[in-house]
Parts: sequence; C-alpha cells; structure tokens
Amino acid sequence: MQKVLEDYIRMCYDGFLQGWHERNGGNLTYRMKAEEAEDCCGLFSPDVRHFTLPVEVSQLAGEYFITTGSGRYMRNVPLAPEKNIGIIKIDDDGKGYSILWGLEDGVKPTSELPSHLLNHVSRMSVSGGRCRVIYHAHPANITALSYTIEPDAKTLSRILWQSETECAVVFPQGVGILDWMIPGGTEIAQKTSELIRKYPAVVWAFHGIFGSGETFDETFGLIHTIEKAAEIYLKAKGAGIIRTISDDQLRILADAFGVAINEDFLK
Ligand code: 2HA
Ligand code: ZN
Repeated sequence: MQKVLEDYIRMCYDGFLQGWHERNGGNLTYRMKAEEAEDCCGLFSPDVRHFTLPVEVSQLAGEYFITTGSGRYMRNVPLAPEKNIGIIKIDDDGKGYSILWGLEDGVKPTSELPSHLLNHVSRMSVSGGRCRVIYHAHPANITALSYTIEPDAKTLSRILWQSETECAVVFPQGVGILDWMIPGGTEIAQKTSELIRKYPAVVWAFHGIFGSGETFDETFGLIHTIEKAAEIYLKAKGAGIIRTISDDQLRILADAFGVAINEDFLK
C-alpha cells in the first residue's frame, strides 16, 4: 500500500486506541502532496462520483484530499480502508469535488467536510502552504474541561499551559474555543476556520476538538498533548490545586525554547 495511506490509516487507528473515536466520532483529512496523489493514481476509479460543496473553496482548487467517510468508524479503517476512507479531488472552480477512490458502497466524505476544508484554507494561508492535516476527535478530558470554563481562549490556554510544562512550547499561540453549536454545518465551519487562523487547535465546547499540523505526527502529537494537559488539570482540580506554573515561568520557558508565547494571555 502507498506510504501516505499507511500513515493516514495508522493515525485513524491510533486515535481509536486513545479512546477518541467512539462509534463514528471524529474525522481526518489530509491534503496530499502532488507526488503522493501521483503515487495513488493507479487506484483511481474511471467512474467518479461528483458532489457539490455547501461552501466555496477556490483556494483548494485541484487539491487531492484523503478523507474519512461519513458514518464510518475509525476503529474499522485498517480492516477495510476502501470502505471507510477515500480520496477526493476538489473541482477547478472550488464548488464541488469528485470521489476518485474508496468510500465504497455509496459512502460520502465526513459530515464535517465543510469545517475541514475551510480549516485547510485558513491553516494553509497562515502556514505558507505547509499545513496539510486537519483532525477532529472526541477526547474525554478536553471535552470535560469545556464544561468547567466560559468559552474563552485565554482562560482555556492558561489552564492548559499551567497543566503540563511542555504545553507552552507545543502551542505557544494557545488553543481556541467555540461555544456549543450544531455540528456538521457551514456556520460552525465558518466560525472554526476563523479561530483556527489564530490557534493551531480549537475546542468545540461539549463536543471535542479540531487540530491542525504539517504532518500526521505533529497533528496527533498536538491533540495528544492538549488532551493530556486537560487530564492532568482535571485530576489536579479534583485533588485540590494549591499552586501552579507562574506567568514568569511560562515566559522563561518560551525564551529557553525560542517560541513566541501569546503575551495577550499572560499577566
Ligand atoms: O463524525 O464527529 O462532529 C462524527 C462527528 C461529528
Ligand atoms: Zn464530532
């Protein structure tokens, strides 16, 4: 199998093993490099299925994506990739897409495709085209944490930075948070894509998280770090927090690791 598909499948199953993908929860899209799409073209079907998009993504015209299937389970991806994931190509006018491989038995791409595509547009733009991965998962601790705070990025980011020393180095910009909205639509897609311009990850209150990155490792690692910090915070809060990492220590950390911590979130 093509390496890019192997790596994609591994990430799907790793997320399942973490407990982040109950039932059909969560979804993953990857914007393929030209040589990766080329490598997969032997798989492409001559009779493609074509669909119109509810959002226009002219910035992604002609791009190839690997996507999970709507209603499909991350747990089953390694068993039958062709039924649970697929490769799509965005039309030249950015208004629709064709399914070139996979998503067999009439399956469509993830219900969160509008959020994924608009997030790709945002992150592509702020990363100079380097961001390729958008990942949505339902980790229990970060979701639980969203019940304990107002939906405010400063509050959330400070809690996470204070809950594990690595956090300020891994996501110095902080993590965004969107208050509860109906998932699967264009409105949540629009709002998330605005926030993800500023932050590499955005929590969906009472639902889960969206993360982005240049590689599968970077994106999985980002969500893993955020979720671990949320777990530590909830454990510490349950036991009773008597002290934490100070703002001066966060600044020293950022200096030592050469990252620009978001000063707006420090006191
Ligand atoms: O794929 O996670 O947000 C199911 C979901 C919707
Ligand atoms: Zn979800």
